Amino acid sequence: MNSVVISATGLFTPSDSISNQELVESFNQYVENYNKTNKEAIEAGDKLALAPSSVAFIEKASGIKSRFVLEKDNILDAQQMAPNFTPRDDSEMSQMCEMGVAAATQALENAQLSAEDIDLVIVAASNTERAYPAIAVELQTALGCGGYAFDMNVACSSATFGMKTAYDAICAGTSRRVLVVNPEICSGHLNFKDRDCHFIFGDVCTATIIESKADAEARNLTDYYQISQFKLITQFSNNIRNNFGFLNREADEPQDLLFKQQGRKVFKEVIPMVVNLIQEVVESDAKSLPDIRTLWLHQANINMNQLIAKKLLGQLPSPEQAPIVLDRYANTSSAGSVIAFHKHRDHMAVGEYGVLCSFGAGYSAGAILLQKVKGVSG
Ligand code: CO8
Repeated sequence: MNSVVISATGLFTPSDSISNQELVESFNQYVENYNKTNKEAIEAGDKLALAPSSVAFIEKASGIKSRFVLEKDNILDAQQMAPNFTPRDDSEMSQMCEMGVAAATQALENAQLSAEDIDLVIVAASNTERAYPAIAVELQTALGCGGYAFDMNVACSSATFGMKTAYDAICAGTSRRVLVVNPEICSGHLNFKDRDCHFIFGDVCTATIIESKADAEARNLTDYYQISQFKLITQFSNNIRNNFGFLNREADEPQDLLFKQQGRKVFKEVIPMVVNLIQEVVESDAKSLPDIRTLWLHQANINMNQLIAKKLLGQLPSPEQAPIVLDRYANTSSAGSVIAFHKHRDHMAVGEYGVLCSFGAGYSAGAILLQKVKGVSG
């Protein structure tokens, strides 16, 4: 089997950020307006009054303090409560492609490669802004990559499943170098009028370059990671859903079709699935959990990540053992674990192991055992 590495990553972060305080203020303004407008119906028992949100709840229940978004003003406008993306002409670059170009350009620079060196582009994300043509094909052309390109969606696990697809293409010899890009515009799929989830998501884009170790070795990279093992799992669940799509385009309340979840059930059911998966990926390489320096986990909920790490490591993790980015980025779906890996890996010494792990809707989960093979020791 070929030795395959992640040779570089890239990150695009939108310039707009929304604090919990700002989000809660606008939500509570919306609630006040709604309850005033519907006063009579509420008093007659025909409608339920809406309850306000709270910063304290959000931080305690999730660990999220702020989120980056592509368009802030309309999300915070109590009359709108949704981002307003100016429609783009077919001749203009799509939003997802634009984010992809930014993240991919940084990854290519970090990998000391140019776009022509890439012969497969995978756009892996939990939502795409259109059905076709594939965003990946647009991105391939915008960057100037060769080969072929396609989109794929495994919700929050899109990035790890995309990396596995890249790994397989390299092992099979169908591709030499693969760019996996995760443009997540979660604000477009979030119902900001829903108290249970209005605080959960943010927008971002990550990019990863995957190639053979021999190819990466030929360049003077400071840091790259060998993919030692992969484990993927899926198990059908209705507990995280987004029903928005072309079969319900005439819906009266399209916002009601957007993201919804049974958060408690997800919390309880996904944790054991992830703990088993990480144990399996580590043991399949004849390693044990004390050999693992860092867990770059999906970023949905800080309590969930701490519990997963505690079950695996026997104690609450240090920030190096399980880095958290959701405090500033919120849940960015498939990009979350990649942001954690992108920002928090300098402490790793050559030879040390870490696990990058995604989990979420489907259910789906993906775990990759990575070994640092070159770079400045931490
Ligand atoms: N403010 C104040 N109170 C609130 C609020 C709020 N905003 N929301 C709920 N409450 C109240 C509830 O009404 C409830 O009150 P009561 O006890 O009186 O009934 C109380 O607070 C507790 O509510 P919950 O039980 O819902 O609260 P939890 O402690 O379970 O926390 C979480 C909710 C944070 C959602 C938590 O359950 C969680 O994070 N679970 C894990 C979820 C998870 O990991 N999901 C995976 C995410 S899916 C994904 O990552 C990608 C999906 C695809 C991307 C889609 C793009 C949009």
